[in-house]
Amino acid sequence: MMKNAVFDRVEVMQGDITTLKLDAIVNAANRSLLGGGGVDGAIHRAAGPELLSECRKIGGCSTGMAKITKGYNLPVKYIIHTVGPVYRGTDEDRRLLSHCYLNSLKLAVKNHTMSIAFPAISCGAYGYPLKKACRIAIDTTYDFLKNNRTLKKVVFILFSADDYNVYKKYLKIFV
Ligand code: AR6
Repeated sequence: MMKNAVFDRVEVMQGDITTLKLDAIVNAANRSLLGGGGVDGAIHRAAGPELLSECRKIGGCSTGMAKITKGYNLPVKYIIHTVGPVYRGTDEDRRLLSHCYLNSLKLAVKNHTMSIAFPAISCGAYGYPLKKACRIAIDTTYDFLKNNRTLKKVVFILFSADDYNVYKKYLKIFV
């Protein structure tokens, strides 16, 4: 069953997450879930004001956890909002960042999502070094996909060419 092999279901892209037509995209939000800058700002702008209304009703999200909303004006069914840790350089950062990926993937599966894209959670305003974050993102996703058959496509989308190359290089280890 090579088709369902983990590395066949993982993809890296360079670009803007708001342009992706998938079942779900993940937002790197903050605990208020009321919007912000970076990818969060881009997602709220593209989804439209109804997203903020739904987020208000959720009442926030703890670091490492994930919440789901509709996609509104975005070409996706769902937006999964997760809150990454502010980087401090502790083991706790690792654990929380891994939980962001794991809880987002679990929530996606629970909602019958077959394709999902992640930005580099915590790697902008929250200061997580991209190389370290990339390993956590990919290791956590691979572990999850080994025991899951329903998710057919997981995309990591990076804004910059440098970040894209870091992911590409790390993914090669698994092929
Ligand atoms: N598509 C893909 N990636 C993007 C996009 C986009 N449209 N825009 C930015 N990135 P950040 P964080 C990349 O700061 O570090 C917000 O204000 C960006 O280059 O968006 O988790 C929230 O409200 C970087 O690599 O998220 C929180 O307060 C990555 O996305 C706080 O920032 C994440 O950068 C969260 O900080």
